[in-house]
Amino acid sequence: MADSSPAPSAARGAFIVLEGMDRAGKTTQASLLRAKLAAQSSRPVELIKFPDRTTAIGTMIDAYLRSATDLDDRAIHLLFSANRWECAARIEAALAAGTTLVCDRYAFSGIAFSAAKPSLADAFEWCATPDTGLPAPDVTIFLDLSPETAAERGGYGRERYEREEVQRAVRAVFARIGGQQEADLPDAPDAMLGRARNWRVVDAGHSVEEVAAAVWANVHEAGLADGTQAPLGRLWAPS
Ligand code: NYM
Ligand code: MG
Repeated sequence: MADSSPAPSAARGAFIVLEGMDRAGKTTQASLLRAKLAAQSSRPVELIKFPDRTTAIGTMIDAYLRSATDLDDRAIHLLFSANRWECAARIEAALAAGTTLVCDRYAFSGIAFSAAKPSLADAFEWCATPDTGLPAPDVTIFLDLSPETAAERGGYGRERYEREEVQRAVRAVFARIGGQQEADLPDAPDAMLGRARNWRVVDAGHSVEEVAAAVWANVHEAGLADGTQAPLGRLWAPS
């Protein structure tokens, strides 16, 4: 071949999700991760976040989170899922075009914040079902933070859910999703649990630099530093 440029890679972009508690530093870590990925390869990297408050559905979600409106627990749950679905085609197209996506919250936040509500405590599978078929993350990095450390960080904001007792309940659902305690979610199909979904836990109670290093180590170990050859999975199909 006369052309000495590297062979075009068949790899698609990687779909990397950051999940976690409010105040865990997801937004900071997402932008640091984007910068690190961009420095490591010439592959384009984009940040996305859920909820995406810029759409019509996102406007309704935003009003609910600001407590400007009230909605039935199941109705708001479905809006959060619909907000992912309205972006699904764009996510798939970006990945296929080679762009790596760093995503600040995804379907696991949807399950955790809803199943933490008393009205949906026994409805884990119902909570997971609307996201069935969405593009599956290649890795989900859970930034774990205790409510005590969150309080040391200046406490929560004013949005709905930003209260210590709610955060404790949400953290407990995240722990059940990500943990290995099978007995904790006897009704949940295995494919919905973290152990089937390349779920990695990072202790977010350290310095920004330390957490960033741990996040990067996980992305690197997962083989996602420069896209991936693996076919894109679907929630909640076994991967
Ligand atoms: N949240 C987020 C949900 O309750 N369900 C979802 O599906 C998603 C994606 O929205 N407290 C909650 C978690 C947060 C709140 O998110 C706003 P952020 O990242 O603070 O904008
Ligand atoms: Mg928030």
